[in-house]
Amino acid sequence: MSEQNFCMGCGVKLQTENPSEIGYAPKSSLEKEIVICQRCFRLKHYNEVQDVSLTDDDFLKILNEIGKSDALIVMIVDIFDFNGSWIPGMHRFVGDNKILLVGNKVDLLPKSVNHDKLIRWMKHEAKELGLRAEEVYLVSAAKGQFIKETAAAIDEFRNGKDVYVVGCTNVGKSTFINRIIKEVTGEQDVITTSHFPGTTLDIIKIPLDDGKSLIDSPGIINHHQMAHFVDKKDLKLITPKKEIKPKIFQLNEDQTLFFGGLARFDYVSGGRRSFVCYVSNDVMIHRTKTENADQLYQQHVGEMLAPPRKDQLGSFPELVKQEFIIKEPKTDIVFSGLGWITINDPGAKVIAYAPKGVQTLIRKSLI
Ligand SMILES: Nc1nc2c(ncn2[C@@H]2O[C@H](COP(=O)(O)OP(=O)(O)OP(=O)(O)O)[C@@H](O)[C@H]2O)c(=O)[nH]1
Ligand SMILES: [Mg+2]
Repeated sequence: MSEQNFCMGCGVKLQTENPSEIGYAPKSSLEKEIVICQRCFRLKHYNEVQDVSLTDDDFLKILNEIGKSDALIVMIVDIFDFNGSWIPGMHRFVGDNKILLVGNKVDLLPKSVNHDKLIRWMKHEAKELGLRAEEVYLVSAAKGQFIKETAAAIDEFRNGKDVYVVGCTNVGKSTFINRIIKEVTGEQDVITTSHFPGTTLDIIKIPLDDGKSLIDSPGIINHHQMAHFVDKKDLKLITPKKEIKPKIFQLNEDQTLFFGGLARFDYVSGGRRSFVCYVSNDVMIHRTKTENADQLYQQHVGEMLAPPRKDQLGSFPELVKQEFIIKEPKTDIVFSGLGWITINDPGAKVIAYAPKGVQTLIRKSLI
């Protein structure tokens, strides 16, 4: 029997007895040098996921372990969903450990975005949210951008200690670690990654030269993110895969935009003006008069206004509204996990609708 007790792909404890339970690996696979469980095998080769959810207790256990350790913490956020992928109260779990903040998926933002400005924006937001980070970095783990620099910074800041990579689910923690492994050893895709939330199931320790470890962790689930409300098949559609092309709409008062059937934006007052929408290129934006919007939604949600899918409508939450008055120049209205709308000039009144449970918020413009 192999020495390896844990799946290299997701960290789960391996077992060879019960194929329908997590951690199953057939006896024959234990001969291999690197053993992965059946769930990771299917994710890797067929992009199919076997549903496993960690309980809040599992997360607490892991967070407590991090709190008790003497380590460097690398907290990753998804820059496309900065607020939705933020872990509130992270500072309470890290103890006296230092934190680096990494904004991943920078490849999704328009190339014209000024990185220094964006880093300043992240520092400002992090501070507002109560996190004191030693430094802030922007990377693209998927494309390998700025990985070398960030890995060098991690090595410096860790000061001979372990490194925990933490963050909410799907921000790209495992992809980030895979990139670092590739830089160092040339090995590809060691840890399992996927576009489904909840891929990594337990701590995964990657040994470093000095006997310490680079440690992947399961992502915390932020229930207010759109990803938890769409059908698995639609996750790909709402998650941008390449550079977002901003879509500009000139709206008159009393006009409405629908983002599929997932979100709605009413322009109430403030004179004719432009709105810049940053959502996945595959999300259909539909414009209508506000007076027709309710009826249009009722008649066409699940078809013209999709996602959600028709067969999902029974369980899909109603859209709830929140009103915003734009008081500052360059403001974003954010639909957590779906994208945002930038409004350049103050003086507008708008209403944002999202499925009950999904967060909408106003912020200083990211771009
Ligand atoms: N566009 C883009 N996508 C990325 C990047 N990094 C990761 N992804 C994608 O984000 C999704 C999640 O990546 P993972 O590495 O599995 O995320 P994770 O944080 O480990 O997720 P959990 O294990 O569920 O907590 C995958 O579809 C990745 O391809 C990036 O830099 N850019
Ligand atoms: Mg992971």
